[in-house]
Amino acid sequence: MEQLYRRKIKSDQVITGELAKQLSALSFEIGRQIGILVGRDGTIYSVLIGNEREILIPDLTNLQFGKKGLRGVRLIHTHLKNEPLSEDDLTDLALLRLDIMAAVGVLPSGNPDRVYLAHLCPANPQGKVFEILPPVSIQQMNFPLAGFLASLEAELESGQKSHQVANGQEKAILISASLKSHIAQEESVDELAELARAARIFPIDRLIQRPKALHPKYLLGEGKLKEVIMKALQKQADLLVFDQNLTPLQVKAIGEVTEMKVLDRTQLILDIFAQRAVTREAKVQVELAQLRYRFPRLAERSTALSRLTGGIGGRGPGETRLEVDRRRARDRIARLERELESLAASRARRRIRRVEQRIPIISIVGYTNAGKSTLLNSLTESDVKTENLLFATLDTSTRRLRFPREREVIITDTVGFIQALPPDLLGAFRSTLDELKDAHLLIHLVDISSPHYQHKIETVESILTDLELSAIPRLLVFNKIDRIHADMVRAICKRYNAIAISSLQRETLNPLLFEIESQLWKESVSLQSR
Ligand SMILES: Nc1nc2c(ncn2[C@@H]2O[C@H](COP(=O)(O)OP(=O)(O)OP(=O)(O)O)[C@@H](O)[C@H]2O)c(=O)[nH]1
Ligand SMILES: [Mg+2]
Repeated sequence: MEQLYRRKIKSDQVITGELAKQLSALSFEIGRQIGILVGRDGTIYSVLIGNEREILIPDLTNLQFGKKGLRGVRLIHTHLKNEPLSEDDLTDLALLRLDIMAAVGVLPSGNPDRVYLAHLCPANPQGKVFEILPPVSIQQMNFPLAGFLASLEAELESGQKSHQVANGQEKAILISASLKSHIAQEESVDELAELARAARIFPIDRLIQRPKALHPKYLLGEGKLKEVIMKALQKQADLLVFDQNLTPLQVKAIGEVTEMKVLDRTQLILDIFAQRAVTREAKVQVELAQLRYRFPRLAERSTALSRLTGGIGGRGPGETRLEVDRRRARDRIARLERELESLAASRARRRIRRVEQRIPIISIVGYTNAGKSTLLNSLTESDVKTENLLFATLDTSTRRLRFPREREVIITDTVGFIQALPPDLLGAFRSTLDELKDAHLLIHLVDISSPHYQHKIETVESILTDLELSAIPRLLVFNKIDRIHADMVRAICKRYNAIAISSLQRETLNPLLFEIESQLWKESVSLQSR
C-alpha cells in the first residue's frame, strides 16, 4: 500500500492494467474495498480503505481546482463482488463533482475484471445528472482521459454561460422543502422570487420538495441536495436561497456539502431591508435585527459564516460588516439598542405632540407592494417613493390631508407586511410600528390583482393582531382595480364589504374619502343629518 502513495499514473487512461491488478490483489487479500484519489496529472493524492461493500471519501474541499467546474480528481476503487457502480458511488460523483467515478470489479480469483465508469453531464433537457458507461474489461479499456475532460468542462462551461445574467447580479437557486402542499410551496416560492428580485438576486431555477419527513441536517433529502448541486454546477449558481428558515447547523451543513453560499428567507428579507434603509432609525433597526438573527449563528465560527459575509447576506447598512465575533456582536447590539432608545424617545415626543394636536390619525397598512405609498401620494399630492418592488418603503411617512369644512387628518404610510415576517425584524421595528397604535383608523389596503389576495389579507390581519392593533377601527380597501374586470371587483367588494379604488387614478378615491370622513366624524355626520 505504501507503494501506491509514491505512484503517479503515467498514462492518459483512467487506470492502467497494472495498477488495476495491484488494487484488485490488495483488496482481495484484505477483503475490503480500496480506493485511490487521482489528480489530473496522475498523482495519487490518497489511498482509501473501505469495508467489504463501501468506502468513505474524506473531505475534498481543499482539492478544489476549478471553482465552478469539476474537482480535478477521479476516484478509482475496487468492487469485491464485481458489482456495478452503486447508488452511493453515483451520489459521491455528483456531490463531490469528481472527474470520473470508476470501480474495478474483482474476480473470485483476485484478478481485475471489468471497469465501471460514470461521469457528470452538462446541462441537458432531460435533467440527467450523470452518464453511466457500459462496463469494459480492463484489457479492452480505451478511454483517453485528457481529451474527454477538456470537452466535458467546455460543455459545462457553455451551459453555464447561457445562464449568465447582466450587471453582475448573483444567481440563485430557490429551494423549498416543507410538509406543506406543493401548491402552497409554489405560491410561497413565487414570493421568494420577488424578494430575490428586490434584493437584486437573479433566480435561475427553483426546486420544491414535499418529503415525508424533513431531513434534520439538510432540510431537504440527500437525493434532492444532489440535484441542487448538479443544477448549481450546470447553471453556475452563486447561492442557494431557502424559503424556510434554517437553523445555524443546517446553514453550516448545507454550506459544507454544497460549497455554496446559503441564505434563508429571513436573511433575504433582512438583506433587502439593509439595502434600502435610509433614515438612521431604519438603519439601526435593520442592523439590530440582522445581529439578533445571526447572534446564535456567530457561536459557530464556521466556514458557513465566513461564506455568508461576502456579497449578499453580508451587506449591512452603513459601516458595519458582520464578521464580528460574539463579544463584539454583543457590544454592538447593546450600543445600537441604546441609540434606538434615544431615537425612539424623540419619536415618542413627536407622537405626543401629534396626539395633543387632536388631529385624527389614519394609518395605511397592508401587504408589501399593495400600493400604500402610491395611495398616500395620491391622497396628499406628495411624492413618497413608490416602486414595483417588495419593501419599497421602510420608513414611516406622514402627511396632512384636508377635507372640506376645515377638517384635517394626519395620514401615515409605513413598512409593508409579509408572511413569515421575521420576528427579529418585527421586534426591531416595534417603535415604528408602535406608532400605528395612535391611529384612529387603519386603512387596510389590498392589491386586488394579486392571485393570492385572500391569503395576504389573512396574513395582514394576523400581524395586526400580533401588534395589538385589532381594536382600532379598520377599513378594508381594495386597490389596483384598474387591473381586473369590473364585475370581479364588484363581486369581491360585496363579499368583503369593502371599498374599491385605484391609487393611480385620483378620481376613484372619492368613495374612500367619503368613508373616511364619515368614520372619523361620526357624531358630526349624525348631528348634521338630524
Ligand atoms: N395598476 C396599478 N398599479 C398600482 C396601483 N397602485 C399602486 N400601483 C403600483 O404598485 C407598485 C407598488 O406600489 P407602492 O405604492 O410602492 O406599494 P407599497 O404598498 O407602498 O409597497 P411597499 O412599500 O413595498 O410595502 C408600484 O409599481 C405602483 O405604481 C393601482 O391602483 N393600479
Ligand atoms: Mg411603500
